[in-house]
Amino acid sequence: MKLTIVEYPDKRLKERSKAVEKFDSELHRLLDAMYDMMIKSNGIGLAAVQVGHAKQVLILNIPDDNDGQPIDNLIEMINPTIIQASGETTYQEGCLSVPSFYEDVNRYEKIAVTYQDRNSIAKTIEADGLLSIAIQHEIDHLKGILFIDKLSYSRRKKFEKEYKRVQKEKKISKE
Ligand code: Y12
Ligand code: CO
Repeated sequence: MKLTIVEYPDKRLKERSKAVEKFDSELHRLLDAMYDMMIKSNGIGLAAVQVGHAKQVLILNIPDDNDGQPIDNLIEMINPTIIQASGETTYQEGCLSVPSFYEDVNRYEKIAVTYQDRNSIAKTIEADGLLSIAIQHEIDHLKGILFIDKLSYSRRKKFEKEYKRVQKEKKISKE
């Protein structure tokens, strides 16, 4: 399955993802292709809507203490829901759909999430630290929300100006 990353301001990123009902080989092929794309792009998290599939599917592979990303640490979440959230934290987030930009975003510090794995088995995970932030970032994608939607009015204005400038430069350098 060939995938490409959908980049802001593509309207597909605003779509609300649909719940997965079939846990079949097509879903498994999507998950495998998303993993390849995430690793190839140096990402640590990816939602299916970022590769043009508006399904409630996300993957996460948080680097370990040696900055490695062993596949054993891969988490695949289908139809996730945050069931508990507490505390506050701020982290400078980045997103493969908003290349080259990093912004401080406020999130819950600790969360508990229910989801299904690729075989439809129900799971619950409690997360804090980077994993908690990454899960919240990816679940936002499933609702059509990007991290830049969480910025203050003035920071968003600044971002839009800078993003347009960088996109224009990229276009010129490709010509
Ligand atoms: C904390 C905050 C946000 C997340 C969501 C997952 N985000 C990513 O995986 C971001 C990846 C990313 C990779 C980039 O590419 C390279 O570093 C080569 C990148 O830079 C460019 O696009 C130039 C930006 C973002 C998880 C945890
Ligand atoms: Co993202």
